[in-house]
Amino acid sequence: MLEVHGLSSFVQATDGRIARCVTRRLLKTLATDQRHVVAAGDWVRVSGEGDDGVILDVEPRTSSLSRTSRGKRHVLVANVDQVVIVATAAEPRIKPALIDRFLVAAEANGITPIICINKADLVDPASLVPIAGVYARMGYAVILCSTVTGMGLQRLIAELHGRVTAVVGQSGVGKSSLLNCIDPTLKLRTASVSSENQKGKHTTTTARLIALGDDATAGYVVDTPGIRQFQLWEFVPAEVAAAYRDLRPFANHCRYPNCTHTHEDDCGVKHAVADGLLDTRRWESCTAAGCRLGRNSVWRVGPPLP
Ligand SMILES: Nc1nc2c(ncn2[C@@H]2O[C@H](COP(=O)(O)OP(=O)(O)OP(=O)(O)O)[C@@H](O)[C@H]2O)c(=O)[nH]1
Ligand SMILES: [Mg+2]
Ligand SMILES: [Zn+2]
Repeated sequence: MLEVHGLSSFVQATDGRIARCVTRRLLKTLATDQRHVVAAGDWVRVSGEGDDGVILDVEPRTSSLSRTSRGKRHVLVANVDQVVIVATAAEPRIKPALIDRFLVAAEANGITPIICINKADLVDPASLVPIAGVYARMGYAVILCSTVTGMGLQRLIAELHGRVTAVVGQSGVGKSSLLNCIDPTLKLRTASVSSENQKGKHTTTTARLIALGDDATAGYVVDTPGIRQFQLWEFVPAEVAAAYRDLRPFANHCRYPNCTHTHEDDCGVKHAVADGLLDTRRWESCTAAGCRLGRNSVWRVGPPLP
């Protein structure tokens, strides 16, 4: 499955042919205004030839990235091995809380995260070392890059090779620009960030699976639309704990097993922050704006980010 456009989708056969297909009516009954039954990256079974094809069913997904929109689950991409989380040094201002949420989503789905801090040309790269360090110390690949100077692009190309990768992040961070640099034949649409409010213009409107070369072993990327807000689908506590790998060892020392690391005494996490062993912002992201024990013992990760 390459791309979903309303009621029809572009699919690619294993021999490379691309066809426009409609979705079988029974499957469509599962869809809603905010949700399509098929997503970019899905493997589907199709009947018919050429542009008269009908999607009969969707193979079980090995992974997916979903978000919540008006209480409904919305699958952004399916069957990816890794996700490049793109943030920016500037224009728009970096939102670490958004990186944290994408990390939770990736970890919970067994997808390897890679963090790209793009537009490094707009600032002194030394100013990015603290934020990059927080994630690098947690064991994540962090790439400082720029489509203007070419910084970091060779490393990014190496990370993408042979894998299926979703490229995600706020609008205007340069997701499509990065892919255009990696493969100039793509000619994906890009647009400048508004000078008034520093926000992207939501240029990419649908997630699209793109082959990185003629040879299927070269890998695939999914360019995704910048998100306005990112409220994660529900996760079980263990998954959130796994995503906060820097907090987890300290949480083992909390007096109360259900410690929320906010008002409790003898909290291992708060001790660690006080001792400078844990990034204060990461602690905040996991408590105030971050994870909270929700209804039915399911963790919801924070309110929508503005
Ligand atoms: N200075 C600078 N500008 C960049 C860089 N990368 C991208 N841009 C600019 O940022 C703007 C937004 O880039 P896009 O590629 O459209 O961003 P996007 O993330 O695909 O945005 P959506 O499709 O709206 O989600 C464009 O004007 C790009 O030229 C960079 O490394 N440095
Ligand atoms: Mg784009
Ligand atoms: Zn605690």
